[in-house]
Amino acid sequence: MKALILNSGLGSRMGILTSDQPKCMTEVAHGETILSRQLTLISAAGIDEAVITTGLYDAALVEYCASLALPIKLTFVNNPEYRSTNYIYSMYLAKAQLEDQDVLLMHGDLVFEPAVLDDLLASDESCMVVSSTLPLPDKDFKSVIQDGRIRKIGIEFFEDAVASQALYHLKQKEWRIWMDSISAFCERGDVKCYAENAFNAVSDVCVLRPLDVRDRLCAEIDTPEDLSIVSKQLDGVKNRTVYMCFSTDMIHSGHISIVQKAAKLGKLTVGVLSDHAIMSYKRFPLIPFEDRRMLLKNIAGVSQVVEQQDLSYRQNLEQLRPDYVVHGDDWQSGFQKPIRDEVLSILATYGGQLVDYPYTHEERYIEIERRARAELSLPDVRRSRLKKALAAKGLVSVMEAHSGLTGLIVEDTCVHVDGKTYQFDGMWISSLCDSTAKGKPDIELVDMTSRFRTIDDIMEVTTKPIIFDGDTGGLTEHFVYTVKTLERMGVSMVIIEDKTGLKKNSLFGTEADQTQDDIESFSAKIAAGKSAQKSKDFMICARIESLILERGMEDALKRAYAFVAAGADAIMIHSRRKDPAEIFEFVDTFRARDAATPIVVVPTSFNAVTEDEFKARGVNMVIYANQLTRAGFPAMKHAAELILENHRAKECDDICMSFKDIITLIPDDR
Ligand code: SPV
Ligand code: MG
Repeated sequence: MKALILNSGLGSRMGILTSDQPKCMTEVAHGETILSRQLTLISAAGIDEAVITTGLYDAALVEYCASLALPIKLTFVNNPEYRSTNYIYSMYLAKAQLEDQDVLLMHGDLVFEPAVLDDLLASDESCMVVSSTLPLPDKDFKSVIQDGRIRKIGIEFFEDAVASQALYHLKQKEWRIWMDSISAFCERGDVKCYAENAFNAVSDVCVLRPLDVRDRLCAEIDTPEDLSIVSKQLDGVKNRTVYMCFSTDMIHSGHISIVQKAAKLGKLTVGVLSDHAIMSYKRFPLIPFEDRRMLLKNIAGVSQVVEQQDLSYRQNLEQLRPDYVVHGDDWQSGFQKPIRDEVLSILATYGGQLVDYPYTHEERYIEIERRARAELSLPDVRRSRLKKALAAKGLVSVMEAHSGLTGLIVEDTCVHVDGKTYQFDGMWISSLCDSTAKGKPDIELVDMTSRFRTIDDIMEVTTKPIIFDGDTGGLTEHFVYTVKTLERMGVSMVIIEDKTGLKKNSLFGTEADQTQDDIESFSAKIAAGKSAQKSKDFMICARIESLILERGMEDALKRAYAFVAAGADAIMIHSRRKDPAEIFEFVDTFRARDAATPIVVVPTSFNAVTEDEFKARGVNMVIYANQLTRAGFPAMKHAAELILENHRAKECDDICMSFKDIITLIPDDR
């Protein structure tokens, strides 16, 4: 593609500004003339050849262009009849230089912003810049549009017309048709009219689309008054600010191209979504926040990078008040729509604008995401993520899973509430639910080999960190092997409880005979586990049963301090009271002495406390230990009863998911 810039005119309406140089050499901003700006933008857009028509100031123009030393090859075509002809004749003279290619055609007095040129060049069809928002000018060009095509261009048309500018992207075919018409005009002596008259004569076969740039800057300079208005507008363009947020941890060429487009709109600030926000809506970020910040900072066109705490843009928009927010158009529907709506309402409060660029759903980007997920399921990567999630989020929320299917539910369930998204951070392989699924009591009857099989089933189809309910840990001599196996599998944490002998589920409390291990022997078990572990990120959590067995707060705290001293990476404090008071008292007292060791709670009984409240009190992990099993069992039982009562399955269908849904429940790539 070549550019054709028309500079043969005298520009006499500019007064003394054109007394010894052509209009295109007029300065529009400090150190920038109309022509130097055009050439710089053209060259930045990747066009490396331009034809410039000249008139009276031919020599001055050629010399000036050489002084600019731009990486663009220039050919000058002089129109010696510049006084008696219009630019239709200059174009005719330039014809030979522009055959068999696309042409970017512009008048030499046009000032436009980079985004206008970008959109023009991105068009697959021949097009001309128009503005549907500007008023129709009295004397300047207007285009008549019918059926999405430009039918006439001229200063005299007002009906069905929009303001337009002599800035065209012409594909070879349309260029040839128009040029043939220009040749016919010139060869019969019609040289004083506009080149657009020659277009109007062939507009039925020359398909030219309007490119609506609305109120983006694209203006011609005819008079000193125009110059002062356009210079001010240009100043505004240069000071414009743009904001976009990266809610991903993978930066690919699609993102770079949006950054480049956004940077053309103004000074670009990029928001980087915090680790915890990415975790809550997508998956664990493969590249941590600081690395993502550096990566984005180094992309050309990015002026500054700031953190965006949440998916909601509110905080950053209210602070930065950018002129533009840029995003892919994929957020016009789906869970991101409320976020977009909020952005629009904030922008409306101060007159900012939203620009949605077409989103690229390319297979190779989907493949990158697939590979990223696959990496998250590798044992080393999965194991280490619990510690990272604890550090990033302060409090993690964990749901029980006892099979591949329940694992998938924990992996994929995601809800969107008030513009925020929530999902679980990890899964709990509960001894109660694992045993129940096998129709067995929760008394360490299901052996470790079978428990590991459950972990395997879950691991095969998920990526989230796993916390294993290790019951009492068994004999110390056995526990050390359990630790090594769990680590090797990619489990992040094992929780063992300070009980000994026949273990019964804690929710029996004192109704069942249960023996609490003594501090020394349980501490020794923890210490043995810690020294058996090979990786640095595997965690052993000591679970304290003193409140369950009604041994008192003091005993619970004494044990907690002792188990931490023995090497426990976290403490789980359990209670079966509805009232959370004893849990809160434990957390308060423990935190006063130990600010760092993570505290885990299982709020099966004290279930009215929210995660936010737990977090505020210093809890770091909330485990929902049995809800999927408890929800699933009555639903299945009810279905069985309905069939027995009705001697057929019809009545049961209403409470079942559809057959189509069940056969498509498991995605192919699991
Ligand atoms: C489990 O889920 O198996 C537990 C927690 O150990 S609880 O049932 O509350 O004891
Ligand atoms: Mg258990």
